[in-house]
Amino acid sequence: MSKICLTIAGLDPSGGAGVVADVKTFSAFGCFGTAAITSVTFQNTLGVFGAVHQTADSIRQQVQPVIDDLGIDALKTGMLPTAEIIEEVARLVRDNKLSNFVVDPVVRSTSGFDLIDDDALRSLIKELFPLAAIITPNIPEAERISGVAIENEQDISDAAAVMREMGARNVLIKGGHFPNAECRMQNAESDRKAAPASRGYPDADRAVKERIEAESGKRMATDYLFLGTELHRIEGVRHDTSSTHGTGCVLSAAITANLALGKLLLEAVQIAKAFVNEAIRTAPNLGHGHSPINIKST
Ligand code: PXL
Repeated sequence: MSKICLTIAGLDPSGGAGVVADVKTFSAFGCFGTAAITSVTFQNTLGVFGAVHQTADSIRQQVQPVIDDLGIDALKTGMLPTAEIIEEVARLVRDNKLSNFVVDPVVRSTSGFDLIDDDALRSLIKELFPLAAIITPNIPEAERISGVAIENEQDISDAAAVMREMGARNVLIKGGHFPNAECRMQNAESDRKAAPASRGYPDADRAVKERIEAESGKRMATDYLFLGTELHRIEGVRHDTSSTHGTGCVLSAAITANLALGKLLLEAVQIAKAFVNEAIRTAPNLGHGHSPINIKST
C-alpha cells in the first residue's frame, strides 16, 4: 500500500515550488501526495508578486479530514505565513500525534520576497521546532533564525547549536548559498591537518578550498546534517546554474517521502540530496527567470 505524505505549504501557480513541487516529489518516490494550502501566491520564475493567506480555520478544515480518512505516514511544512497558521499546524501535529515531521523554515523566496513575518518566525521556532524530526534551513534562513552570521564551517556549527537550544532535535543546513561556492570546507581530516591555522580565517579557508576544488576539478555544494550534535557532511557536486526554483521544497519533500518509506534520517537526507542534485543537473530551463528543477521518478 502506498505511503501517504502530506505537505502544508504555499501554492506556487507556476509549479516550481510549494505544494505542486512537493506532491510531484512525493509521487517520484512512489508515495501518495496530499496537500493543504497555507497561501495562494502570485508568481512565476521571475519573482513573487503577492500572496493571499489562508486562515487557521482553513488549515484545520483542509488537514483534519485527510488525516481522519487516509492517515499520514509523514508530513512537511513549507511556507507558513502567519503565527495563527503555525499555531494551528502545531495543534494538528500534537492532537493527531503525527510523526516524521519535516519543517522547512521558509523565510524568503529566491527572488527576495518575504514569505513570513517576524512574529510568525518567532512562533515557528517556539511551536514547531520541538515537534520536528528535522528542520532544513538554508544559510540565509539559518542566519535569520539563529542570529549567527555564517561565513565558515564553525559558524554553521554555532548556528546549528543555537537552533538545537531553540528545540530542534536535528538540523540540516543547506550549503548551496555559500558565496562563491565556499561550501567545500576542510572536509577530510587530512585537509584539516594540512591547514591547521586556517580555521576561522576566510582567506586561508578559501585557499584550502580552492586547492581541493582544483585537485578534484569540481566545486562542491555541501549540506551539513546535525543528528543531535553529530555532524554529517552530505556532499554534492555544485552545478553553476540559475535553475534553482523550488530546490528547498523538493529537498524537504524528498526527505519526507523517504521517512514515510521507513528510511532513517541520515539515509533519507542522503537520498534527498542526490535526488535534488540530479533534478538541478537536468533542469528543463523553463521560463525567463529561475527555472524549476526536474522532479522525476527514481
Ligand atoms: O522556495 C521557497 C518557497 C516555498 N513555498 C512557496 C514559494 C517559495 C518561493 O517562492 O513560493 C509557495
